[in-house]
Amino acid sequence: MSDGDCLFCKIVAGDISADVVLETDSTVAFRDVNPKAPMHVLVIPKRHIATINDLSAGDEHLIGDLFLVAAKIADDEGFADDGYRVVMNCNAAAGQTVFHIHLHLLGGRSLGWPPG
Ligand code: DGP
Repeated sequence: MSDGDCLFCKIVAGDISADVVLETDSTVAFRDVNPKAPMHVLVIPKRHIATINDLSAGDEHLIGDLFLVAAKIADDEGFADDGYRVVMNCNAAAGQTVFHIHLHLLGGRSLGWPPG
């Protein structure tokens, strides 16, 4: 299911171009247009889900897929041993600006904690 007004659904459909790193049956991973680290990839489900709050029972496998894809990309790009971060923002207070869930995968620099 997709949302015709959703930017990331348009990337999934190929209507908006993106620098795709990896695609699976259920996910697409592409480089963030405004990277916050040397590696900044967004891993998204192909199916439109607006926020973490919209997940349902039955989505466990899909969410696991996002993490498996992130770990594979981190390994492929050489960041698995040094370390990297995955984070998903939910709604305005956390800074979510695109309402199609996406796992940020960040690596290649030292990442502070806690995040701002
Ligand atoms: P968030 O703030 O968690 O909703 O992150 C949204 C991210 O999406 C943000 O880091 C910038 C990125 N982004 C927004 N528009 C585009 C786009 O058209 N292409 C790509 N590749 N990334 C985008």
